[in-house]
Parts: sequence; structure tokens; C-alpha cells
Amino acid sequence: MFLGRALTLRHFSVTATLLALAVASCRNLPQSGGDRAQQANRVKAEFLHAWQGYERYAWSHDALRPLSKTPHDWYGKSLMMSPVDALDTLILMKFDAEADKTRELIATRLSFDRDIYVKNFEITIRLLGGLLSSYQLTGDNRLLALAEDLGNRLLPAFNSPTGMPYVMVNLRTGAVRNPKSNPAETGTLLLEFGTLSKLTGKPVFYEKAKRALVETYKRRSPIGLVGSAINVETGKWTDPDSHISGGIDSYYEYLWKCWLLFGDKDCLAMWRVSIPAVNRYLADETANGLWYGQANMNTGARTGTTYGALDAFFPGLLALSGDVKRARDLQESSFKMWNLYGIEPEVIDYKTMKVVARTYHLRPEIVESTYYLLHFTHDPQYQQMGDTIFNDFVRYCRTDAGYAALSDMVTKEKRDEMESFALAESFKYFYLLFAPPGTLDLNKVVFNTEAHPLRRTW
Ligand code: DMJ
Repeated sequence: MFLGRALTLRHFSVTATLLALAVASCRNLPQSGGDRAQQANRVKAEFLHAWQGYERYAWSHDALRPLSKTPHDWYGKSLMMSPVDALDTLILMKFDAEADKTRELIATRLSFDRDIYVKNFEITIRLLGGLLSSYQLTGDNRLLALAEDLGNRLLPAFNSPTGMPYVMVNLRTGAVRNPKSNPAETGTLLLEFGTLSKLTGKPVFYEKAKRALVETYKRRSPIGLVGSAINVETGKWTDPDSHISGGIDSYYEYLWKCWLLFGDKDCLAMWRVSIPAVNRYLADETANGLWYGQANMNTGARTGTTYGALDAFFPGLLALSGDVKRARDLQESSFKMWNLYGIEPEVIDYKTMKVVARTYHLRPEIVESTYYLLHFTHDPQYQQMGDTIFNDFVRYCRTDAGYAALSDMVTKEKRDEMESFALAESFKYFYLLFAPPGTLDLNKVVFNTEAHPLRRTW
């Protein structure tokens, strides 16, 4: 059923898409308030500040707790989350000494032979994605060997009756846990596993992750939406609420990006069936602008009107997939949300514009979308937007040991947390907004959902 429908669709040509992107990138970017080079250097200096805090207080551990200045390991033993996540940012910013030192640490001391249950999704996007992009940037075969070892240890996660992965897998024994998953966790694996297959010549990784994506898609409702929670053993939805927020978000992102990176026509076909349903049932034009809320996956009836920091990735994906008009409108709403208090909340109700969840986790999504919009439109308002967001980010989140999340973005009370994605994503997208031409050619890479650039070198 799936392939039949896929093959009847008119496919974009990869060449045409890449050509259009190449033409766009040749135009000169207009300068905006402040000097680009100066702002790029400022971002670099702030990233270095965060990195040096990690080096000083948490070196070789998963993450820095920036208020207590203590290390934190997700599973009791370190899997070097921050070093692996941050390495390609160090490389892109040309912090060569720091990058070499970090690469040596990873290559000589990181071991996945651990008797611990890990989250397949998080480990894939942060560690597998990070190892693969840094391998492509450096050619260091030790990183590819680590990626292959990790990929092999994660494979048992896919041994469910449906082929959709369990949430947790034991890295040493291959035992699995937690069948209750969601589309983001079952469907955000193919860029990494697929790249691993292409680089090692072993198709099993691509096949397993592709099947998980397709099995998720196949369970969409008759109106084309997916729900918030699915049991990977029974294949039944356990929560029919549909949205583009955390738990579903990057499932859509990978439908489009796997088409871009691999030219996989099934992914394009799945995207082309899915995105009209998202735009029809989840988009909400209100007096406050364009937003995306919640709806029942079976009826399309609206079930909620919340939007948040995680949803703010969607303008970037819209722009990348060619819907620049909608991307601009939604980005305006995200920026409105940011400016309510000079830092975005985790969640607002866009009908009332009241904050629903007051944390701020140093998330990258709004910066990521700003970067894509600048790239595709060359409109200087997006550099100004980037300036504003970065200035607020520094003003409210900088600490003497790095950067801290906020437990309350209204009062700006800090929280003892600096997630590795701040280093992998937030700072990287800030930098790319102002970086010198030639730093990274978006026509040649596809970012995984953790901002690790993957190149089609095969
Ligand atoms: C990151 O780990 C990834 O971007 C993921 O897709 C969503 N959550 C965080 C950032 O907010």
C-alpha cells in the first residue's frame, strides 16, 4: 500500500532542489545592524566561555551543572554527551586546539561497552549524529569506528514486533525496555543510521531505521495525522493528540531531510502526504497571527491551543521545504512569543498569550529557524532578530561558569542545567547567522535534529 501510493506521486528532483539552493546562496547577504564579523566573534567568545566552564568543572563528563559548577552524568557513567555534541561546533568555529583535545578525549576514552539502559533517540541524535559529522569533518577513522560500535549496540532496540524501536536499550546486553514511544523517537533515526550505512557499506542500519519510520507513517489516521504516543509492541496509538511539538516534531523533520540527504523517494512521498494534513488541521490563524496547536488525529477537532520553544523549529523546516511564506508568518509568531518577556517560555497559550510553562532550557529551535529564514530570504530582519535573541540569551543566561537554563523565564531565575544541545545547536546556529561566507555551505549538508551537519560523501 505504502509503496504504491508513493510511486504515484510526482517527485521533486534532487538536482533541481540543490540547484535552486545554490543560486540562492550566491546572492550577497545584506549587512544588518552591527558588523557581522564582530557579532560572529562575540558568539565565538561566548561559546568559548561556556566550553571553558565545561572543561574546568566537568571535563569528560556528560554535562556541566553551571550553578553548582559540578559534573552531571545521565546514566551514572559518562558517555561524553557534551564533548561529542560540541565537537563539530568547536571545529566550525576553528577552535583547533580545543577541538583536537576533545577529539583525542573521545577517541581514546569513550567506551560504549556499558551495562546501562540508554534512550535510543537521544543517544542517536546526540552521539551517533555527533560522531558521524565530526568524522566527516576530520576524517578521523576512530570516530567512525566508535559510531559503528554504537550503531551495533543500539540495533537491538528495533527488535519489536512492529520494527519500531523500544525507548531504552542496554548498551552491553542489548536488552530492551519501555514499549510506549512516540513518533519523534521512532522516526528520528534515519539520518544517523542511514549515514552510518552509507559510510560503512552495511545496509542493516538504514533498513532498520527506515522500517521504523515507515511503520510509524503507516499508522497515520485516515486524515493523515499521527498521535502523541504509540506502543511499539502492539502498534496501537495510546494517545491520539496530534501536534508538531516535542514527541512528534522531528518525525516530520526527518521525512523531508531524508529525502534531501539520501534522495529517498519514499521519504518524499511520506512528507507530501503528511504536510498538507499538518497545515490543514494543526495550523491556526488567529488574531495573534499564525500558530500550530493540537488536534485529534482521527477527527481533526482542535484539542489545544498551545505552542512553545520546541515548536519553533517548524518555520525552519517550512523554509527548507520551500514554504517560505508560511515560514515567515510562523517565525513572526515565535519571535512575538520570545519578546513577551525577552526570553521564550517552554509553552504559551497562543489564544490568550499567557505563559503555560515557565522554564527556558537554552533551546535552539527559534535560532535554527532564524538561520534558515536568513539563508532562504536574505532578509536583514532575520539578522536583527538573531541579534536580539542572542543579546537576551547572553543577558539572562550567562553565568561565571558557562550558560544556565532558567527555571522561570518571567523572573529570570536560573536553573542548574546546561544541556549539551546548547553547545551543539544553540551556539552553532547563532554563529552561522553571522559567520564568514564559506564557513558551511547549506547546499552541501543536511543538519540532523541536533544540528550535526551530515554530508553526502557517498
Ligand atoms: C534537541 O535535543 C533536539 O533538537 C531535539 O530534536 C529536540 N530537543 C532538543 C533541543 O531543544
